[in-house]
Amino acid sequence: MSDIEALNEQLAGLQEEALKAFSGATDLAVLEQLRVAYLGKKGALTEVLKGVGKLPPEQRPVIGQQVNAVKQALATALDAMESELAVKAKAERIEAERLDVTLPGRSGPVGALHPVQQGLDEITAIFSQMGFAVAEGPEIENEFHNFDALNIPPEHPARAMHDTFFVKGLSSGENAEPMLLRTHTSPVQIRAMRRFLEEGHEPPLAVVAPGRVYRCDYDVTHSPMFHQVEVFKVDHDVSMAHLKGVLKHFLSTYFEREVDIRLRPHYFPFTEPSAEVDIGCVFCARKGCRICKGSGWIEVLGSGMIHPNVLRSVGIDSSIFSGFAFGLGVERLVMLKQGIPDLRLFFENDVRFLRRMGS
Ligand code: 2NL
Repeated sequence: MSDIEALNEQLAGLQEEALKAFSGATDLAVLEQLRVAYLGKKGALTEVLKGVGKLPPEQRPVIGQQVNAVKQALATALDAMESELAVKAKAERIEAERLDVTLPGRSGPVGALHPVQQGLDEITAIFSQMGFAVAEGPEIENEFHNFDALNIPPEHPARAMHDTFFVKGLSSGENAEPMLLRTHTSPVQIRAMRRFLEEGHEPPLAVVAPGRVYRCDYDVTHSPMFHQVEVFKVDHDVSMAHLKGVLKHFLSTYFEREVDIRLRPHYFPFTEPSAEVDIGCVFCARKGCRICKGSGWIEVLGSGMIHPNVLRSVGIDSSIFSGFAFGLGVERLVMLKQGIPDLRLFFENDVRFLRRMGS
């Protein structure tokens, strides 16, 4: 056999062997190894090319063409195999990473509003639905809005240091006006009335003012910070009958049952006449129990007809207009509705209590 015949045979064998090896490759890494083994710098084809140098010069181009043809055939086969394996690899990865997008999601823990905030929102919403405008105001107040405008005299005990938190004025200095944490939400009502009149309106005006209030009072049944909702309405000929109607509707809606109410004479500086409001005990249906201390009635709020001095202090003519007003403690109402036995549960933030009140 001539050298050239031997080379040709060698090339043919190489091609056959390589193509067989390529088609047997199971993944891209193996295929790359085969590419290096046959077409690489130190590969089988390069070995064959070394033999070409021993041929007489006129035969070299012929065998050169053969080598190129084999090279081309192997490269084409490699490309085809490579894309086949790539498609296979991708299909395998998609299968391995398959997600069931119809599975329900894993939900994290869901929080809830604090029971006092829920009560505050609920109570505010009842008045809002009755047509009262919702008003808010600053928690740091001056003595005018918190006391003077409400007919609370300078010597009134509520003004004393041991009942009210005074704070150093933000603009401190010798003549800085004394400032305090509001002791009720009444100053919000005063501000709402004054703003309404300044804007050139005339009554009727009806407002609900929810918010935090502060008193220097800390024991089992008192917290230095608690929540109040105050309500008033001013118009021509507003009477105690309107007050009673609004109270009955509110309390029946809040307690989700038809409640009995009664008004007992009382005293507040900012209302005249004043009355405390009781509901028929929701725990014993007025038979008398531990909660109502045997009386069948539970005190829920304070109320009255707005004192003429209060109307005067905001510039409302008390010979033309009258109004009712009342104020309630949110914690107390939430405790009664939810059967919560101890005020301190609201402020300890024990998650077992908060979770139970969550929804
Ligand atoms: C209570 C008593 C009350 C008011 C609040 C009020 C507001 C204005 C004028 C007159 Cl602007 N009165 N508010 C009236 C009566 C009672 O609260 O024991 N609250 C927990």
